[in-house]
Amino acid sequence: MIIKPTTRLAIDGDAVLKEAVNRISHASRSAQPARRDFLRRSLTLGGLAMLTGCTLVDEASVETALTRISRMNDEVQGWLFDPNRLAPTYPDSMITRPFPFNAYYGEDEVREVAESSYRLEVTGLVADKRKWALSDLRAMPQTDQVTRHICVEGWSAIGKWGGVSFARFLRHVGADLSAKYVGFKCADDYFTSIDMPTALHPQTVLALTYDGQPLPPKYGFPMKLRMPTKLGYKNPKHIQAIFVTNTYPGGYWEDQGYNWFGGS
Ligand SMILES: Nc1nc2c(c(=O)[nH]1)N[C@H]1C(S)=C(S)[C@@H](COP(=O)(O)O)O[C@H]1N2
Ligand SMILES: [Mo]
Repeated sequence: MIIKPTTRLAIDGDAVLKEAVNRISHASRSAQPARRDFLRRSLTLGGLAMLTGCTLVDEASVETALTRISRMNDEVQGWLFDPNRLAPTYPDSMITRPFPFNAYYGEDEVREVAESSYRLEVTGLVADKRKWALSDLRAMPQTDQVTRHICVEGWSAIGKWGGVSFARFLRHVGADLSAKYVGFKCADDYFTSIDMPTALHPQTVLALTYDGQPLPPKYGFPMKLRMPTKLGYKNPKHIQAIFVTNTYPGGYWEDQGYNWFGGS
């Protein structure tokens, strides 16, 4: 299929294709260079239009097409996700010290959450919507793990997080485990959401501790969701509310173009 350049085609075709290739090839980070080359050689504007059902005539239609590509990529990553495959774990001796801090603001602006007034909200498709004090969560069985955190900004580090198995927590509150998404609102303005299979993965932990100590403010006090199967930005710190839903909730970085599935 050939798209004839016309005066109506007010888009930079090369840039559009490059962006589409970026969004698709993220599906498999390890196979990225080869897959990227393949896509770069084979994807055409016509192919992109056919794949997305969009006529690529202006910036708005290009944006719609690229969003559709990202969502297809999420679907593919969802299919490829093996709920039983474990991320690597490491000995304590390999913990990165000091563990890096990262947020959309600097370390001097870290949110301080007061434990005495803190209550975790649990809403949406759950049977039990009661609020949780930190002591309620500490009373649940605790587990810990040493895993690698990978940030898209180009660093990775090994850390030790402990807390409540998230699958256990979701079952405890009677969450609809057939729902599509679990969303998180944080005490800063951060928010994100994950797929249910990842929420139920055995290494997904509602983390209350870092390296055996209560989670320090900079690492997300009072709690963060730790998932070694997902990139750093999918791991919300300072969680204030958790909700189960079938409506796509997006996320702070995801809404700005980061891939939603965000597998690592
Ligand atoms: N509430 C909140 N959670 C967040 C972020 C944030 O800015 N706010 N940044 C994310 C990103 S991009 C990364 S890499 C990790 C960093 O976690 P760390 O400070 O424990 O290294 O937190 C993630 N979770
Ligand atoms: Mo990150």
